[in-house]
Amino acid sequence: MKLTNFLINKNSSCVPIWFMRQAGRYLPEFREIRSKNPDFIKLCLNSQLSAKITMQPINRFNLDAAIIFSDILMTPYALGQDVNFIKNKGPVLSNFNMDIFLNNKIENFTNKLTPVYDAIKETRTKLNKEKSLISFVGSPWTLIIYMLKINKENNTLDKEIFSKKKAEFDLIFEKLNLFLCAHIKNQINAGADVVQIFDSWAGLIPKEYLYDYCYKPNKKLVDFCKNNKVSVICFPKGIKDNYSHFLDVVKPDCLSIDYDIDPEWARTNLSNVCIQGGMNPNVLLLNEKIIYNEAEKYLKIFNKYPYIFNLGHGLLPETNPDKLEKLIRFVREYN
Ligand code: 1CP
Repeated sequence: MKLTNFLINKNSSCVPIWFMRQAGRYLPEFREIRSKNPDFIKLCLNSQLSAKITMQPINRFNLDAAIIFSDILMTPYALGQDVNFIKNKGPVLSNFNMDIFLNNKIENFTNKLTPVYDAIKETRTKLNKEKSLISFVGSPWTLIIYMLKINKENNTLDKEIFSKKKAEFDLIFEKLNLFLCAHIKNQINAGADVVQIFDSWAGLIPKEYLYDYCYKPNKKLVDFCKNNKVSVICFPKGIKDNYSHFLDVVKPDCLSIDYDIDPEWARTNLSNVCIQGGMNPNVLLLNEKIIYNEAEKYLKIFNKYPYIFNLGHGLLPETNPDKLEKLIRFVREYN
């Protein structure tokens, strides 16, 4: 069933299922392609391979939605920063240069990301019409964390960064919003029918700054998606009970909850919105009985509520694909 029908009608008679990071390192067929393609950015810019990787979890598990194989860091890449993925270390970006950043033009940005849009077109030809194709962007805050190499080790940031860097942040946020809207629009034009906005590092923002650096920039992107008649899912990871303020201000079609959110609390406090996810990805590393118990907890709590089954963050590389398959069967049989 298409996620779009579900999100628009707030249907609660069935539970669609897909996973964040469903195309990734836990799949041997992905690791095989990856081992022959050491440059991750180049792999994301290889439309044929990107479409092939996007389809791998669909072919294996017949999930309800595909998410295009790309990365949130394709945005800083297309805005002129070098992006390297170092094994066991994660992404490393070259130093941010404000002049280069401010001189970027939409046309050049779009040209650089054309292979991503071609991958979406290619995937659309392979994907059953009944399934959704999810495109995505990183939120401005989450991108700035990588672009300016802000230390994300501390749980909450030194608040001085917000007063010291306010003018710089405001300038970057405004310009990023324009490019993210262009990236969203191009992905929709290529055939994506749902957008997910990843604010993976929203949890680092102190409460008094959440409006300016989380809610407001997410709302701009959500309004842009709504104006373009495409459903939008938000994932403001780590903001705890501020999820309810987020919903009041941003009003996305669907809210993806992280594993710190109590699902009972979510059902009571997040109303008139579809809920997605929640289950801790670490649970998939435990035994089957625990996995089913945990999945059942979410299915029971969100019974007769518009709910998309997913996790509270991405699948871990150590996940056993056979266990994932059993979980999918469990959720489908429960339906
Ligand atoms: O080494 C490898 O093989 C690369 C691993 C990998 C993969 C498979 C990275 C590096 N990115 C991806 C793909 C990816 N990234 C997708 C593809 C579609 C799918 O979900 O199947 C998506 C949606 C993302 C989004 C993404 N990239 C986010 C937001 C979601 C999240 O996980 O919080 C973030 C923060 C990134 C940055 C990134 N890219 C890769 C890594 C290891 C990271 C995280 C680094 C960090 O923790 O700071």
